[in-house]
Amino acid sequence: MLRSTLLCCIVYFTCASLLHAQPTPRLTVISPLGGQSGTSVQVTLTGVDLDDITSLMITPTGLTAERVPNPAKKGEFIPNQFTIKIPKDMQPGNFDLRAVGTFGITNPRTFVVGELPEVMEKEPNNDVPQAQPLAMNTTVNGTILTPTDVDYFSVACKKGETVLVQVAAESIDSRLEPDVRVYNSAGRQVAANRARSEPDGFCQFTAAADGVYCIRLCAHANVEGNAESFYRLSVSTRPWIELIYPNVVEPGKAASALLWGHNLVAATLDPQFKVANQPIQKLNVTLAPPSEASAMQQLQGSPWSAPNRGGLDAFLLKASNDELSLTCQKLKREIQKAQSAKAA
Ligand SMILES: [Ca+2]
Repeated sequence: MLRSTLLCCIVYFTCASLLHAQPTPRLTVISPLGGQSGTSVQVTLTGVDLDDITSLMITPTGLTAERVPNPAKKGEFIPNQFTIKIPKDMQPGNFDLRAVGTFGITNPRTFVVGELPEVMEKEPNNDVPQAQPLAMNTTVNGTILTPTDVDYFSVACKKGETVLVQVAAESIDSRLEPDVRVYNSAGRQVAANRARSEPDGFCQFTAAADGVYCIRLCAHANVEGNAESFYRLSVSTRPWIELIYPNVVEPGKAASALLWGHNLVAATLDPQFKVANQPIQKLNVTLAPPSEASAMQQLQGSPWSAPNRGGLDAFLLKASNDELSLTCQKLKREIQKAQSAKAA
């Protein structure tokens, strides 16, 4: 009996030791972090124990990935590089990407499908004279590489334009806590995100004059910066909703709601409210929520939601400037189309 117990112990500890020695593949960075709908993006994967990665698993479905052939060696592929194809009609949102190789499947990392043209950050961009020029309505994929790294970008704005600067960080698995500020051509700060409680960075401003504005991004308090402090900074004149009231509707029952935000073309300025000392627009819309539980629980593209909101039912509305200028008729058509598709 004693001998068999000892044998079991030896077998157990030997197996445990072998299991412990098995490499565990880990995916840390995808570069670039996303792509625009209707484009193909060549991504490079970085991580640990990424031996012979042969395929990618991307969820939800809709994106396809292929290995990149090595032009110098016929029949071989460039390690850890893939071309991801994004269909033109793909809804913007965050996808989970995992790599599959010799040692199994990695952890997921976020790959974003966006609406705007994309570029990569170019160093050196550490001061105003080195600011990287961006076209209005662009997303830049970058990294705060050291705690003291600062990334400057410049963008030409027209007088009266309300410009949004969005920095995706925590929502895409980044370690970066972004500190983003905007300066006008005279060097005066016109917007900053530090007072905002959201985990990603966001600020907006209305250009007081034609000119080149400078965007400054760094890690909050310069406490952290490394390859995993990546970000996606979008500068745009897109519609933006700050608040919707009421924020709850009954399934299957049309309801009126008030939106407050920016670049809501048919909206009027609300004299009662300001956000960060900036005027804000108000727009009255009619919503037609779906009645099927499945339509409320599944958001294609899995837009990010904070954990404390994860249990709430929701449905997706998508609009552009033109659509909102038609008093959100397009919003209603989108919902009705979804309802018809569910009923079919
Ligand atoms: Ca920099």
